[in-house]
Amino acid sequence: MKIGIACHSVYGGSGVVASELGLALARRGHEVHFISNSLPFKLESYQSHIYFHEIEQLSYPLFKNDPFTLSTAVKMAEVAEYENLDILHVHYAIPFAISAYLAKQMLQPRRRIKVVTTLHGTDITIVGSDTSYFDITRFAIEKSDALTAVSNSLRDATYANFKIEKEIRVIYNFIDPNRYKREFCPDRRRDFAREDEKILIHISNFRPVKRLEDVIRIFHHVRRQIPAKLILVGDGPDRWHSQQLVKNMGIQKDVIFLGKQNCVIGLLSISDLFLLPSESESFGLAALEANACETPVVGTNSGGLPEVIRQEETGMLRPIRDVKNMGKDSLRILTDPDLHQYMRDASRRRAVEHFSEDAMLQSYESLYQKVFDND
Ligand code: GMT
Repeated sequence: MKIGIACHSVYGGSGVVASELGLALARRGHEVHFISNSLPFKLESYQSHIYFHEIEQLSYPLFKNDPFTLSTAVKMAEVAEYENLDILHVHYAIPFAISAYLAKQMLQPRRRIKVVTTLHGTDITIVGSDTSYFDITRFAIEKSDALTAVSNSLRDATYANFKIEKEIRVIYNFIDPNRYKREFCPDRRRDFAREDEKILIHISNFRPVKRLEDVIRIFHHVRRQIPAKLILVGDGPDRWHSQQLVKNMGIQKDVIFLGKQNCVIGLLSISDLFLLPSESESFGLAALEANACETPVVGTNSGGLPEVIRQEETGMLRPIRDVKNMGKDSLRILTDPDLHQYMRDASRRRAVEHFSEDAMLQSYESLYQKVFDND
């Protein structure tokens, strides 16, 4: 098939899923056209059957900002027509599902294009739930030809919030188990920690929903009992405030702010524990990536995380803000070598058995076919 994929290219789970999906579809022989405002970072090297179309900004003195929804619609229509796309798969409802709807209307009646929208989380739980965006998000959802959500929790939240009747198919986030696996890299480990120190890690876009302050407080609890280091990967609005907290706690030498990193497998491979105490997490792709690299997770039982993490097997989950118990859980895992090894093995096994790329790819392909045939 000829598939257009629209996604946000910035550092974030929806862009990662969209890019990995497109790359995998191309490996299976589909022609994939990415539509985004800049090249998603996973696509930096050439791969056959992959094409990239940059959304051009439209500036004009009368416009205060670039009308991104419209520039995206124009690009989608242009690509769909020129490349004869069968499917336009948009990742994140706002603005892409709206742009896709506009593109579809612009092309009719000479070209019929089917729109599949994948809901990723904050497009529903934060942006879509904001009163000013509520109606347009519901409109975007209703006008899509097919909808997917990345967890049962997100599907249920969408039904509950928007009172829609449309079927939402759950297709989980996934990993390629041949790439996401623990690497043996003692030299890299020595860059961060001494032999006797444990390494805790957190990866995100440092937005308030990730509760970075809780990550630091959980680590502080651990650090008071055992030698340990915390690696923070990512960047975002909460970085400065978190750096101040680390300074005030006097743990600067134990907390490493690494900034954004493109490839996290090497960092997950040297880590003993992943922390994800989010306020809401529709799935938690970072937690799955950690598990695939044999790193158990301590986090919150919010949103879709309980569908990913199995309690006492691949991690331990607690209510949001329960920093004290998340600290205790972390210590329990890190100070009991048998439990830690058991959880490492279970984490890898569950990631491979339940969240492998092949199964999710087949689900997307069969959905595309169903939507395409349904005229
Ligand atoms: O994690 C983020 O805040 C980024 C965000 C995004 O849309 O780029 O991630 C969401 O989508 C990911 C991929 O489907 C999910 O794994 C994340 O759980 C979800 N984030 C939240 O719900 C906060």
